[in-house]
Amino acid sequence: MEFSHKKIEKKWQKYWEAKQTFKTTQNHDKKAYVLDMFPYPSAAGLHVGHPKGYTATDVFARMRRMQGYDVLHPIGWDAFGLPAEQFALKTGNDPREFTAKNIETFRKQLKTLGFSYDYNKEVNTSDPNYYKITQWIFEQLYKQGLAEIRNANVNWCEELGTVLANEEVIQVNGKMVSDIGNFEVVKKPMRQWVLKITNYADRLLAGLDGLDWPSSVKELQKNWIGRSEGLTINFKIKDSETIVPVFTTRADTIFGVSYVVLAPENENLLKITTPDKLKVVQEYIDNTKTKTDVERQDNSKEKTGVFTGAMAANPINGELVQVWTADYVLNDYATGAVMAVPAHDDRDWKFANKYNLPIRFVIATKDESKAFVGEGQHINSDFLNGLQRVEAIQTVSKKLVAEKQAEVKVNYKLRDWLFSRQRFYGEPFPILFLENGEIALVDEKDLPLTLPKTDYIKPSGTGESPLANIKEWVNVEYKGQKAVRETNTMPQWAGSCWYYLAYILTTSPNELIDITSTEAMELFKKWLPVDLYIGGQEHAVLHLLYARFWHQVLFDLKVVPTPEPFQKLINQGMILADNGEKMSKSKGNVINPDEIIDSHGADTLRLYEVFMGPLEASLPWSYKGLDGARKWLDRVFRMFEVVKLTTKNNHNLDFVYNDAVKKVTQMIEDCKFNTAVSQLMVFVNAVYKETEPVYDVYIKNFLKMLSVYAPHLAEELWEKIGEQPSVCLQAWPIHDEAKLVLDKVTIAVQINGKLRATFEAVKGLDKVAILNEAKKLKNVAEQVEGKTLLKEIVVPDKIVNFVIK
Ligand code: ANZ
Repeated sequence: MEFSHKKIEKKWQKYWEAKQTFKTTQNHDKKAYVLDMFPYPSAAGLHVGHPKGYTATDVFARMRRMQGYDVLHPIGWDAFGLPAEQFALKTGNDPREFTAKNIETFRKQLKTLGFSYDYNKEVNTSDPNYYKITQWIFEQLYKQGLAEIRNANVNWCEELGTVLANEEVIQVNGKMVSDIGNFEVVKKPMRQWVLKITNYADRLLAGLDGLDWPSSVKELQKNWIGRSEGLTINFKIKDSETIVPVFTTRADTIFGVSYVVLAPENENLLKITTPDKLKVVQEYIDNTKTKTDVERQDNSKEKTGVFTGAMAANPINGELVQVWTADYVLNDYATGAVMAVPAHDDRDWKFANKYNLPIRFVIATKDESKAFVGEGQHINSDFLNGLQRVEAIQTVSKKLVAEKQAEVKVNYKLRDWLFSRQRFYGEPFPILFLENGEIALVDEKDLPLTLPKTDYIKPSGTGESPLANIKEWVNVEYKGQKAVRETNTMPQWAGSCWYYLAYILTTSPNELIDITSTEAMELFKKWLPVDLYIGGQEHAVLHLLYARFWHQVLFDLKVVPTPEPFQKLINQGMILADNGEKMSKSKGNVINPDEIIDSHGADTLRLYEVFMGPLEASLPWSYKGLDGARKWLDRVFRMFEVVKLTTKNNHNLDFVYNDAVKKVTQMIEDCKFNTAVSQLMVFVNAVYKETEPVYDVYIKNFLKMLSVYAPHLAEELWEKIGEQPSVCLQAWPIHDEAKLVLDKVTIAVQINGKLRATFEAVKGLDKVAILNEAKKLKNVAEQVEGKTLLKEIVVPDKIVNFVIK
């Protein structure tokens, strides 16, 4: 007989809701904060990829709850976002209503999956109670000097009418386009709020060491931060007061400098260009504007540049070298100028060859037909001759620094974070520009500064946000002065930077206690850091770096007690279409979880998604696999129709049961959710084989373990055997190690029927393990060596026979 998932799933969802089964507790010393990356509530609803990570965290949270931990397992909505804004601009509808509707759908869908979230803790980043604190955090950043207005060269997307962060821009055919929508992006100088994340670069690097994160994600963050130690060396321009500082990590090659290059945007460029070269240099500057940074740095592209007419003095020996401008030097890295050493740098090598500039080798190499970037002895380098790289760098640095020709400098690839978006649907900045030119913060007691109600959101037409149209909102009085509000809003990352703190502060949906209260601090001490955080790899550098930055600032302000927010992180793999392609609306291969829940049940979907493979792997969807998951649940259900229970242990299942408990527990602990399911399957097979009644404790404890994967069915069966719900709140079983000590047996090993060796093994060892052991025996290995193995026969616990030729 099969079970009706439709009937039992609704029944138990109602029960859990009514009984508040998964309400966060505060009764134990042990705690587990188990967190999902919260979703953007899109109009498309839940994707079949969502339940993969969500089931994984749910299994973990459920086990922890049953192990007697206080568990915080919340969900919420990353609810500001571009799609709602675009919908509003197109249709004239309010993005708030649109978002609220999508949230309804998402919540309903999540509930049908039986996740053990505490919905009292629900947060919504676009709720004024929520963004009140986002604005408060911004005010702290401002007060710390970590937020400032700068004229920055930004990525401007005309079609979206907004600036995008570097991370939101991708390359398509060498052109910059927006990550969302693939619209053209160009560089343009604009007044922007920036957050000085670079002040925290070293902290963000150092903090990675203590985290239990995938090494690939740590590596991505390290590269993104891109710490580089070197020297800024001053080159004085001949017949001018101008000094051009260059940044180099290879000061040891200074005797090989054959020219100096300034980025086209370098502020010194036009100052030093000689009058006869002004026209070509200006033309070159204009041409560069259409190029992307990636194109400029692409080493396969031919290098271009022009001579400025200026000469610069090499501070090590006074030698005069030409000064050029070339776009392979970027202005917003280090000083925007380099000393070029073609003999030992590929880019400079190509450039020097193209423009016939001198090439001087200063490190010995046999092959002078290309740039030599390896290690070797210094030559043609005066006092550095004979030294190796490290020593040479130290020696020349010491000298140049002592002579005040250079400074030791650390540079980062990490850029300050452009924090303004020209959008309506984001957090308003709590900022006022006063008539007297000063900037004021909205008083803390007046937060939140809410988005105005408006009938119609229109583009401003000026590149400003649609808020600029709403004059009553923009123009205000502030302490007797006229003032205008900032019309930009914050990027979507803002809300997701601290949502894991918001859950802790939330008492009922969107009601948050004061983040600076002692109560908040007590709660932070209880719950932080997040013990398990599961989400997509796409957030490796953006969200995870920004959130760490805010957390570190809040730590310095003594708002939070831990230096890092997320202790353990796992990236879940994607669920691909059955042909291995990415699921996408345009390909029409998206699978809707609602349909699967309807046809197979939520328990089946949950089980299938975590059983299909390791959590981290991206794997194709398979209906066969889905059917398989359902078949196994049916098998479990049928088991309860036939099994006879006894309160007296006959010890028949001692080993299988204790082995299952031990392995399931350890595997869930290690987030190996798929292999833990296999152990449950082994147990069920053993029960089916039993001819005598089964010890009821084992069966009950099996249901407890089942409940983390298939909570509805487990709850139903729990009731069926006469127990009181909820199985989800029972104590997690503990295995008895004594029952795992197995009897030993002696296994005979034959070769072509003749006894060659014997060995001891634990009773019940499987065939593969027996074969492995047998092959390791000296006597056997010698006989088999060089022969063809025709057949391997194993009779478990007894004998192995190898047939060889
Ligand atoms: C001389 C030299 C000789 C260099 C040599 C390399 C090899 P990272 O590790 O990325 O910091 N550089 C400095 N500023 C630059 C800019 N704004 N745009 C493009 N390139 C720039 O690398 C630092 C090296 O990149 C510096 O060291 C400089 O070239 C170049 F045999 O200086 B080197």
